[in-house]
Amino acid sequence: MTQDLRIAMIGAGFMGAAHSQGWRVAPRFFDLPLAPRMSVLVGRDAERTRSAADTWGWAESSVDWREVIERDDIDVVDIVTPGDSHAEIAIAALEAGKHVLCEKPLANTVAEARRMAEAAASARSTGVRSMVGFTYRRVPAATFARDLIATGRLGEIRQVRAEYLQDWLSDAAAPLTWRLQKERAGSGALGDIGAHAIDIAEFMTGRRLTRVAGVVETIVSERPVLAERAGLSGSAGAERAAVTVDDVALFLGRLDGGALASFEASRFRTGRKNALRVEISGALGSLAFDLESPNELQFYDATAPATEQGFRRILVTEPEHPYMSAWWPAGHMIGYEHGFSHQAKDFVEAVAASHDPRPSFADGLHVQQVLDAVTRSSDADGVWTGVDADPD
Ligand code: SOE
Repeated sequence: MTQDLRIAMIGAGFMGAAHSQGWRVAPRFFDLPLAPRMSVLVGRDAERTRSAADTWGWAESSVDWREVIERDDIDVVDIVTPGDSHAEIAIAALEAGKHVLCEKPLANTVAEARRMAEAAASARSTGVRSMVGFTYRRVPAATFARDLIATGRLGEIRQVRAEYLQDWLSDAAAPLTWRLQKERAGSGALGDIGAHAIDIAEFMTGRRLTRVAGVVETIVSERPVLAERAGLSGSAGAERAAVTVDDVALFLGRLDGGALASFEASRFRTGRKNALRVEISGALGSLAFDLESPNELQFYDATAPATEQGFRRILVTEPEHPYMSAWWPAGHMIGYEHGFSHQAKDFVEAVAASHDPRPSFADGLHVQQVLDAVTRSSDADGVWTGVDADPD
């Protein structure tokens, strides 16, 4: 009989729903070496958390994460709270001997991320695993892009363009939620969605950013405070308060190996809903991925005869593609939520096999260092700024 892996999830918002879906569905489609058990959901409000636990499939609910992470019948702590509590919960969970999955960005500051990476490194020596939830790496088309690049199909990588564009804040009357408060979220578009663009560009190319030059800007500096939450946003109250994070971040980057990269993160790009787009150009060809068309990749083969060249669409829906054999018959597409099942599957497999899953907390610390370097560059009027590097 497969041994159980008992999970406590801390946080009961939008990401809580997405991770719940991942834990619930993964064992029904993938043959996992351990059986994930959705044991306890932890939230702030007892009634709302109990109701969410029932809806999403958790056996119990609680409002006391400290008590839950000390329990002997919990093996994994999954953190889906706003960034201001990641470090405290993750470090306590690692010290309690629990495997930890933590949502991105890893923390709100480099100092917090470094403490988390250090805690993960010492817990590793006792067999405790940790991972950051950069879920989009696990969209099959994104994973397949990485595989194509790793096998040399693009040749030497020369240029990368990565952007994550949304528009849910373009209305100046949209209310101020925690994602617009520096003390809760750490930063704005830069950390919330720019972090995904950084991670996916580095994941696909296998290269890391070493220097950046950029600008971050707040377009709407004051908003009505939130009255009632709905999705990412909600209804506005009468009171107004200052937005303390960036709305837009634009930056250039230099990857190790020499390639140049450009990045954009914005929640003001009217008409762009969830456009995480990456285009990578190499000596032998190019690849383009767009999360708004998640089942496809655009591929340009520069070695084809001149008369046959042009971008072509690869439908990443075949059983030979990463993760796809577990889902539907060949040719059938999947969506946003499947990345969370792939994340759950990879995490469970890593725990069972006693190997370290990626992205690690060290990877999360590196992304935090990039975010920090972009902010420092912007403060210095866009000057090129080195990304501090911690030893892995
Ligand atoms: C909101 O901008 C958000 O939900 C991010 O917080 C997520 O990380 C991203 O996956 C989608 O957009």
